[in-house]
Amino acid sequence: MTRITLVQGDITRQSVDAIVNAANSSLLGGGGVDGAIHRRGGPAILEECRKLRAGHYGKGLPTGQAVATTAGDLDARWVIHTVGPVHSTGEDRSELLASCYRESLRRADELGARTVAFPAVSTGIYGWPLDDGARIAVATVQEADTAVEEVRFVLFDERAYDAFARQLP
Ligand code: AR6
Repeated sequence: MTRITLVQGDITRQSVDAIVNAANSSLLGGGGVDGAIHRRGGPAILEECRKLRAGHYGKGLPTGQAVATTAGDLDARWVIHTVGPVHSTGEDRSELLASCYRESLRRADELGARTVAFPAVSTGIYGWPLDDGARIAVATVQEADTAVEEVRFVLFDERAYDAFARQLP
């Protein structure tokens, strides 16, 4: 059974096996969580991302998929980069958002990570409504077949924390 825990704070301050990054397909950095991870994690992360782009991920990482790199100077062994969908009112992209959580946990299992910290993927710059993002995140982790022992959702502010808390018993 995977334990789900909630923390309000900065995901780059967590001590876990793997920290999940809400990246974009370029894997070359951005704002929000992505910017914070690269800033605090240092250049080693970007260096590995560049290698991924030069190799298997020449066209970038597709939405809903996940890939791991070193965590550089972060207090973690790996960063798992996943690309959330941009929210759309015209199209239901929920399955892609669920896929981010599933694929990140699959990568975590491949690595042998036992503790994984997730941000609320897509709920910032990508515009996903927080309550729905929290619902999809929690339900997907609850249904996942994974050896990860703790999934820690790290929520930046009280509003996000409350949205996730409402999804848990
Ligand atoms: N720790 C925890 N949560 C955070 C932090 C932090 N340090 N910083 C922001 N959040 P976002 P997205 C929250 O925008 O919506 C980047 O430019 C934030 O309040 O980081 O998936 C990428 O390169 C929100 O609830 O990710 C992509 O281009 C959640 O984390 C794009 O943004 C996600 O917000 C991805 O957008």
